[in-house]
This record gives sequence, C-alpha cells and structure tokens, in this order.
Amino acid sequence: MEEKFSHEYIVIGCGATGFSVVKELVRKGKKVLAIDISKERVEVLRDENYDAIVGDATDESLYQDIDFSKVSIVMVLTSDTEANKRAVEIVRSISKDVFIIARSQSSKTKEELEQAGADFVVVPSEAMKTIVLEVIRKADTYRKLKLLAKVIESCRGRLGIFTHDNPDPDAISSALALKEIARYYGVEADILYYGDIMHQENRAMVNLLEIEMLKADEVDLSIYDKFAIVDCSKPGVNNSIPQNIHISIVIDHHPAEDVMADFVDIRTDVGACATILTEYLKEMRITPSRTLATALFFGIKTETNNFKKNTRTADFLAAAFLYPFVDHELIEKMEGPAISTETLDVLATAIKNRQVYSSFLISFAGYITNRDVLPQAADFLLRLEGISTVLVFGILKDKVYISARNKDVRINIGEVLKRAFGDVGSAGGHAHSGGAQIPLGIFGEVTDRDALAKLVTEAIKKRFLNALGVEVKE
Ligand SMILES: [Mn+2]
Repeated sequence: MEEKFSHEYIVIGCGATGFSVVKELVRKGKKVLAIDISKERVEVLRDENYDAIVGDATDESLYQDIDFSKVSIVMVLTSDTEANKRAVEIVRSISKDVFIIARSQSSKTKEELEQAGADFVVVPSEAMKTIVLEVIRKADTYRKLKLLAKVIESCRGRLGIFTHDNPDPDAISSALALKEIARYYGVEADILYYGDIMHQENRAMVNLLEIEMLKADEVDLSIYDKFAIVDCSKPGVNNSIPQNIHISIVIDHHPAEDVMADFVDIRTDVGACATILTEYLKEMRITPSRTLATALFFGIKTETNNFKKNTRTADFLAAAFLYPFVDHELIEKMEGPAISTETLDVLATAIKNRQVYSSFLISFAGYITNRDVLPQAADFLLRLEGISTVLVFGILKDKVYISARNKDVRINIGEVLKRAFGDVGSAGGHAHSGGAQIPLGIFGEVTDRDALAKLVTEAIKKRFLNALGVEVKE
C-alpha cells in the first residue's frame, strides 16, 4: 500500500462501545478510522460505509500505515486492558503529541494505562456510577419540585415569604425566585423581612431591580394563608420571625436540625441559597426574567465572594444557566455604590483597635448603628499580611454582634464561635465565615461606655482565643 491512512480520529477496538463512538464521530462529520481484530466486525463496519481495517492492537506493524501527523486522537477501547496498555505504549512511542484515550476494566489498572502514556483513561464502571448518581439526583429534584408545587397550590390566599433579618442579596434573590415560582402556580406572594436593608450593595440591588419587599413588622401577618422562609430555616434563629408562626416551606443552605415544614430543602453542599432556587427554575423550565436572573446571579456572586468562598460545582452551573439572561451593566452598578461614611468610620475604628495574636486578629469596631458593617470590616482585615483569622465585634443597642472570617484550612470558624459563645448567645457559621450575638445583659449593670467596651473586649478575646486553643500571657 502506497498511501498512508490519514484520519483525524482512530478508534481501536470496535465492540459495542467503540462502534457507537465511531458512528457518533462520523455523524458529526469527522474522519474516523476504525480498527478491530475481528474480520466479521470490520466487514459489518465496511458494509455500513465506515473506514475500517482488520488489525491487532498489540502488533507494531499495524501502525506503520498510519500518518500520525494527521491524527489528533487515538481511542484504545478494546475490552482487554493488557492489550490496551501495549497499544498505548506503541502509539506513544510513535507520537508524543497525539491525545490518547484508553479504556480500563477497573480503576486499579487506570494508573498503569496512564503510566503507559494515556492522556485520559475511561473506566466503564465508574462512568456508569456517575450517570446513575446523576439520574438519582435528577429524580430527587423532580420529586422535590412536585411536592413544592403541591404545597404552593394548596395555598388558598397569599403566600408570605420571609428572609432572614437584614436580608442580603442571596436571601433577597431567593425570595424573589420563590415569589415567581408561586406566581407560576397561580399564587400571589409578598417578600417579608425584619431589620433593614443596610449594606450599600443590598440597597443598590433592591433599588436598581425595583424589588418589592415589605417590612414584616409593618404588615398584618394574618392576611397570609401560608408562609415560606428562605436562606434560614427556623423562626427565631437569625431572624425575628414570631416563633408561633407555622412555616410551610423552608429552603436554605445553612446546616440545621429538626426543621419542621411541609416542604424542606436544606442543602449544605451549595454555596448559595440562590443556587437551589436557580436549579428549581431550570428543572421547571421557567425562563427567568431579566430582573430575576440578575438578582439570582448577584446573589450567588456576592454570597460566594465572587466565586472564591465556599463555591461548589452547583453554584458555577447555576451561574452559567443564568448568565445569558443577566443584565451585566446593572450588576456593575450594584457592585460599585459609594462607601458610606459610617462604614468608613467603623473600618477606621476596627483598624485602630486591632489586637494580633500570631495569625489571629481581634478588633472592637465600636458602638455601631448598622451591624452589616462588621462583615465588611472583617473581610477587609483578613487581607492584612500574616492574618488568617479575623474576629470583629461591635455593640448595637443591647447586644454584642460578632463577625468572623477565616482562611486557615485547619479552622472551622463557625465551630469555633459555637464553642466560644454558644453558651451565652447564639453563634454559628461555616468554615470560612461565621457570626454570633451576645446579649449585653451578661455583662451586668455597667453603663459607662468605655468601661463596658473594655469589659466586653476582654471577655470576647478570652473566650475566642480559648476556643482556638491559644494561650495568652496576661
Ligand atoms: Mn445565604
């Protein structure tokens, strides 16, 4: 034979797997050469107009007729792992550049094939497992959404959707998505919140997207037939929702136990609550409006600190789904609001009052009027050189508010805060961020501001460092 084979793809081993790969590639207009040891198989392939030759994968002379400068991928797909290994070795010795995909019967031999020169090894049983798990996940979602629809449809009046207090973009966008979903099922809903929308970014989001939200303490809650709660899971925990209110729907991504409702979806393996709601829209085939897509995207983006903090595959997938519907100019506007003078003042106080113990930083941010400035100050201080864990606290009315940030992989800051302050207040969070609230009452009757600040600082410092296992010399 004078002319060499010059195909872009070569498939060695044309059993069920190889054959279907050949068919699919040719259907996509690719030039494929199929090689198999069985004459009968090759004849079948040729009858169907595929380029096919008979050859033994382990026979070096087989490869002499192939022009490897034209080949981009060689797929070694016989069911004989040893033969595949030998074939990979031969192909690799002929061409360093060609991309080799090889099939391995078990995950044990996967490494051997990689060492022989395969760029990618397929283990059928593993691939099967992945597919089955994916189908299970889909079936779970399907079942969940059917239940959610049932609960919403059983609503005979309006649905009240609570966020946590001082809602952030993750909570606001999640509530907005649930409102849209309720409307899809013919139920009107209102977004309800306690506290304030304080953080500049959050205010900008609500204003620019014209999201309607009602202050819960200014409405008559008895007008609602059912209630939902997003981005938190229980009345009274991280929110001011009256404890006697019956909640029908709970959607959250914070760890929680014993949550009672007709519909509960708590996933701790996603970075944002907005990711869960985006999955609902996707599965329900609801195309998000520009406003909703922009809100959810902003929710995921800010909650994961621009996809850097606690971001999972699901968050990326949700963001990718939303992306084409997002108004990116608005996102830019929401991200760039001016820093308020109060934030600047608190930041200045926190910087001035910082106390550093090895890589831990503790700071009293003063008497504040807006607790949302604390996480911002903590984020800022975490950028200091040599600092991996930050705790910032401030006093507001009758409580001490604590916000902590951590980038030390050995520390779960949420757990540390629970250990340090769980017995005197409420505390919790994730590995990277957490918060706590302590009633000032535990510090007794001290009314002098400076004396109280000193007392609180000492107590918090001691408890926090103790929980971290740091010895402090007095
Ligand atoms: Mn959240």
